[in-house]
Amino acid sequence: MKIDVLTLFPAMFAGPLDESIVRRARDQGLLELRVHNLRDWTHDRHKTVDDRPFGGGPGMLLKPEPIFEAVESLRGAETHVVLLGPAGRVFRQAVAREFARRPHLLLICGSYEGVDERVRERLADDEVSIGDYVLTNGALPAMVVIDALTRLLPGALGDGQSASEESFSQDCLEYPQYTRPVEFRGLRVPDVLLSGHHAEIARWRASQARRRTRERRPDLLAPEESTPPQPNEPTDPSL
Ligand code: JCQ
Repeated sequence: MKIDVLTLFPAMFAGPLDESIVRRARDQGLLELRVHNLRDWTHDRHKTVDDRPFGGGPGMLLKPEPIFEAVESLRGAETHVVLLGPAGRVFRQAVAREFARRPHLLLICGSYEGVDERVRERLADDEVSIGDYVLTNGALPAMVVIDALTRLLPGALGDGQSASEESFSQDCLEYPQYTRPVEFRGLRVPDVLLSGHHAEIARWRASQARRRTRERRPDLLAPEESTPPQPNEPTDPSL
């Protein structure tokens, strides 16, 4: 798949996306990532991307013209244009799976106090938040989205096992895991894991995962009672 990113801080993207599984997915051609500086679509000497809000108030807004020009030059017939910001639908594993199936994403990183509303109205197909906190700009959220969906691309994980075994792990937290040594600083690996009884091990793991989820994240077991309704994904007959 192809991902274009529109940001005021392209240098932030060097590092996190050059390591590990994302690096390998890029090298294998599974992910074609292009990071663009929004200032490349300005025309004035000072490369102005922001302006003061009509009606007054604190802070600055990203002005519409550079964003419209950038998106219009980067998008194609199959592009899903996504604005990253705190007002979006919450980014969950289901959204990562949906994004991983798209041929082309264009991620717009907001900054300052936000973006001119006409970007939302006419340009963005979708708006996504990575959680209820405020960041200085949308670069970290864009990298979170890219990381989460890259590991879902067919072939990205190498072994092909981990991504399917975890269709379970968004309904439930993971069970406790141990590696060698059997005893470390007086702490022993549970006997059941050393027993070689595979059915018993599977039962133990399932029960541990349920207990841990009930104790730490009961909202995952009864989402209708604790999770606010989320806006639906934009309807797209191609998916
Ligand atoms: C994303 N959770 C928090 C900050 C405005 C679109 O406009 C804005 C974007 C940002 C950056 O994103 C976040 C964020 N998910 O702060 C302000």
